Amino acid sequence: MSKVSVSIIMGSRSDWPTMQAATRPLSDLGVEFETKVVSAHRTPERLVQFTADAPDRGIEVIIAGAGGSAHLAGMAAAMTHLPVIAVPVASKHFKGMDSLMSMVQMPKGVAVACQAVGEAGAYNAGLLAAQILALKDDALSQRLQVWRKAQTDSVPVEVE
Ligand code: RP5
Repeated sequence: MSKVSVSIIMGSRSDWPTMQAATRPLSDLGVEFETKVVSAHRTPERLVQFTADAPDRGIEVIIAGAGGSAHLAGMAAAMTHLPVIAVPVASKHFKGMDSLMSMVQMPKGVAVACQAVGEAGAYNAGLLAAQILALKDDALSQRLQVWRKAQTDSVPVEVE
């Protein structure tokens, strides 16, 4: 059985349509992941428990998506040494600018790898998680390089 090494957490089930994009590169590259709703504001105890347990459960990279006053990634990063990749989810009132600013403006000493707002950011979060894991997984590194070449080859030169 393959080991789940990436945990995708999100502040609400309403984030799932965006965060689902993070699963695509992971699935395509054969990286096992889990998905959970963990809210910094609504379920703070769950977040504490999650970050405490994650390393023992074999989690190596955390992807955290949230919208609005988006503290999830920063708080997760504050409580674990694991790398945390942040995905600002587009919000109702400010189109994700609030999510982006909440996630990207971390104080010195606690790092999160903040991605673009929305689906592209979620997709790239999955890709970056795979790239981190590939540093110590030669087979995954090979699959990533093949994937990158296929992407490059798929871009046409001509417009029409
Ligand atoms: C955040 O509040 C969530 O990450 C979500 O993006 C936003 C709205 O949540 P819901 O009210 O839709 O549950 O915590």
